Amino acid sequence: MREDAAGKSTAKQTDAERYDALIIGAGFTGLYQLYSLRDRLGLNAQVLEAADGVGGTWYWNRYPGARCDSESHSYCYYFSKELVTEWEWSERYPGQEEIRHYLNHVADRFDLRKDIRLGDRVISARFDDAETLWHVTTEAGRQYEAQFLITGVGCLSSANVPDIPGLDDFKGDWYHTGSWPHEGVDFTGKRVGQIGTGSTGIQSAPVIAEAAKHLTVFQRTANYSIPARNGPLSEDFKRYTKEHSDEIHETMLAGPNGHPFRIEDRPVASVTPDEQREIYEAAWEKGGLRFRSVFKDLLTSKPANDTAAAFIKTKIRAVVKDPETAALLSTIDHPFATKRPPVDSHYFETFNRDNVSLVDIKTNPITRITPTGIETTAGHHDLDIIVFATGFDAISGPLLAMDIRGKNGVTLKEQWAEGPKTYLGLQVAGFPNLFTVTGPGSPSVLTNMPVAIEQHVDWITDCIDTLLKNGKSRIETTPEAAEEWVGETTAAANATLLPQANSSWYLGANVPGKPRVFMPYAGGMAHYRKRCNDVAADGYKGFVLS
Ligand code: N01
Repeated sequence: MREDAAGKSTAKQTDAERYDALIIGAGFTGLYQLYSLRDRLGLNAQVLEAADGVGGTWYWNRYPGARCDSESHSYCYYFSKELVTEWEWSERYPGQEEIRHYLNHVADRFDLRKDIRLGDRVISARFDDAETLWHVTTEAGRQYEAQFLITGVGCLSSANVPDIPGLDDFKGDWYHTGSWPHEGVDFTGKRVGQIGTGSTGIQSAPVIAEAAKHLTVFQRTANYSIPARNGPLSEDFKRYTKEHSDEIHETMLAGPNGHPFRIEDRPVASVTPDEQREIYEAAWEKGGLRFRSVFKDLLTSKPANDTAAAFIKTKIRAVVKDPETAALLSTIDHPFATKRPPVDSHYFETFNRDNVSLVDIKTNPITRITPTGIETTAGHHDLDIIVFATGFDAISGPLLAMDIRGKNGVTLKEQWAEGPKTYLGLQVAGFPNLFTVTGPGSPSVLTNMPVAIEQHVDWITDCIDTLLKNGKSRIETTPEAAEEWVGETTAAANATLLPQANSSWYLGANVPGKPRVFMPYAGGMAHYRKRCNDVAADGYKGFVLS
């Protein structure tokens, strides 16, 4: 354990386990943060994880069809060349089980498990100003202390189960996709109702439909989706990604979203309508999130966006045979990609099956759940199983789920009563030595997550190293820096069409009572990385080191 600035241990004799740093969560963030603090800085670091295994999001989200929308050769760590070279992905998009295997491999490969405590859910963290120490308590009643506290709790880990009257009386089984039973769910012969048509629902519906007797999809907001075109990776492609890993990584770092493709430097209006259609057609065939990258102004110009939206709506209507269902699926109330754009494997085709029906709960809302199914204002649907693909209390939710108290006992809930306020998404004023990896105000969910995570972990690791090497014990942002950054985050969002999606979880609009604030930083990952580096180079401008 490192000693404090004065070279003495200031620990009081308590029952608490004492560390230099505590890390909450053993997903992509926790594993890399542990490796960085322990193996690079030589600190005594400990990960506390609620689940019984590593993997974070990929531990919990075991719903049918769970798969990442980022391409596998980019949805991984790049901090270790050996790791990039030795791991082999099997499909264009990695499935949940494969990602979980990957993260378990990382835990073993870097000998991380010995410093990860599983099944130990953090419920509270309190900062002791006099001692510059975080006191952390877990559900099991264990006490920990550490100079630094780093949250790696993910942006999409607090399940949002809507408060629909009658759920307790439902005689069948119900599940939220974000905490799916490990043994799976047998849908054979069952009448299944799925609420939600976001990325998750769009992935799960086709798979559930194959097994269930009948699937009823309850749709509140129709969604765009691009075919994923998933499939096994060829040996040539696998070799290519290993041999060109540096170039691929450079591309990921250079772009606004951390994906392994460039955004074309042409506006929609620079080509004729016929050329636009050809370009969209080719992108549709290629599939995936790359669709967004064919023009540079799809997220900044409404007329440009309208061309992509019209193309996708036409595609939906061409796929779905029943005109009423096609109309419901293609009447979309927001510009393309202003909600996180899903990619799918035969989602729209699923509605051509005899055992699948679509229910419009925007026009006829759900009134209650009955012992035997779901009632809407238009009638009752008999069900054996309800699947809630209803998303998450995103970004700020997992942080607020813990009782975090900073200086003078101020809670994070109080501090964020009007919405989250951070400096660079990394720190909250009044909460010294607390770092929030991919917290609100950082690019996080607008990027390919491992890229955002590696950047934050590297920055935090360098910051702690600098602090300790300079004999300092704490770093804390100022309320002024946080206010300014909130302004910049809002301005960055307003420079795009993103705030035009009223029901987006980016805005917190999916959770009743949550302040409507656009949470992720939309100014682009590459720009953001430069900002963070400049701040560090400028003596950690906006932070106070003491
Ligand atoms: O959640 P969502 P998700 N009554 O919030 C509906 C990531 N992800 O789990 O739009 C009725 O997007 C809601 O309707 P509306 C990805 O970032 C990643 O699908 O609010 N319906 C919507 O249709 C994604 O964006 C991968 O009107 C209700 C749906 O439920 C994020 O996770 C794969 C309702 C929720 O959609 C979240 O996606 C999958 C209610 N009370 C997901 N409440 C990867 O590839 C909500 N809905 C990594």
